[in-house]
Amino acid sequence: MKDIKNDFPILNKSNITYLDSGATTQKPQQVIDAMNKYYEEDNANPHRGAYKLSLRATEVYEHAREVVSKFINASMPEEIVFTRNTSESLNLIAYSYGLNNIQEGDKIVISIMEHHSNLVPWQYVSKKKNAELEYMYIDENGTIPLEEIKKKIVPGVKIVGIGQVSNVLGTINPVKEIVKRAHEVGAIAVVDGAQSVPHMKVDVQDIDADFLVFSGHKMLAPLGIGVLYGKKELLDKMPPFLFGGDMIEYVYEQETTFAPVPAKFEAGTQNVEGAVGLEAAINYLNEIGMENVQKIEENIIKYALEELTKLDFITVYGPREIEKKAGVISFNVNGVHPHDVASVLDNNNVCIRSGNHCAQPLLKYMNLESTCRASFYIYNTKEDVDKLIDALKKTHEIFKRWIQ
Ligand code: C6P
Repeated sequence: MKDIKNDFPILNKSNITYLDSGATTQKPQQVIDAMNKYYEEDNANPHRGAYKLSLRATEVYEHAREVVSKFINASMPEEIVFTRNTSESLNLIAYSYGLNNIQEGDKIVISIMEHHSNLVPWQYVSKKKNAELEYMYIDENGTIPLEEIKKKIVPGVKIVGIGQVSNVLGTINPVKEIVKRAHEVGAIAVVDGAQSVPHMKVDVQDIDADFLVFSGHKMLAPLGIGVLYGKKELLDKMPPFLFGGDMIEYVYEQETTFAPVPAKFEAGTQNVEGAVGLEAAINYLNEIGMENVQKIEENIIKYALEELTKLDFITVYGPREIEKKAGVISFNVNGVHPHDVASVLDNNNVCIRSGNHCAQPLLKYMNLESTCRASFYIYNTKEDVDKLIDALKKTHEIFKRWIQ
């Protein structure tokens, strides 16, 4: 196996231990080169010009769509809409599908571990439409019991929103079962793949998700490119979310007809650079193989869990079984505020995230204000975990005299 870290200039040029890939990943040279090449050789406004350079920019952009489509096994590239990020994809679904399909008294069900991006848009839709927003709660292991899924997803529910992997607990949710249950009661299912698509093989047809969303920047691609996958028959029926250039068919003084999907949802000049970077990131991941990506991370997570649980001053949250956990580990140094922990770790060149991780209802449900979170990706090694553990021991040394 090649030395993956070697491909990441930022990790080579500095002595940082980067454990915040759940927030955003670092970028390999291959992705940086692909974007540079685009600007050096192919840049123009796509879909607009009849000249060769513009046609090339269009080809490059549409090729990236095909690569994304194959990566998640969509049935056709038209089911892939490029957005800015997961949040924009979810807002698009909430505004365009939610506001037009939810009626007074309907129910929307999400889980308590949703990121605010898959929660606040549904609060907005339910308030606007006088619908009810209900939550599937977790057990002490940080997982949603099957009975809870059956109890909450019942007739009357029209939309089910579920994160495939929690960005706080790392819990891998049984999305296939949740989608199946949603369909049994006549609901559609929106899967937030922000923390799953970068880390495991995700097949939208196998899951049978109606919508699945993710962000390029959490999977080696640049910031500012996101994906909305939607079943074609649903996207076809949905009204546009943003209006403007390139999403129209004909514009008359008082009326407009719209372009077919995906253009209908891509108003304005598209982020070709981002799409090119995302294609390069997918090629990079495919070369390693998503099964291997998952294995590499499982080994790191397993090792990190073992080492963290050896420290008697640490509390770890979420599932411990490796087959139920991906990407992230949340923990606290008992008696020390997570921001203080993160500061001491930073002084030791270890980057972790501290805070509520944009999941306040989950933390409240767990009686927590905030946690420390170490999140891992393919470039992390056991040495990175050792550096985390050393820095945590130093943190405890500093604070122990103030801890009762
Ligand atoms: N979570 C984290 O540190 P955006 O910011 O739109 O690319 O992704 C939003 C989002 C949606 N769902 C999940 C499960 C997520 O984890 C995130 C982003 C980052 O956990 C930044 S808050």
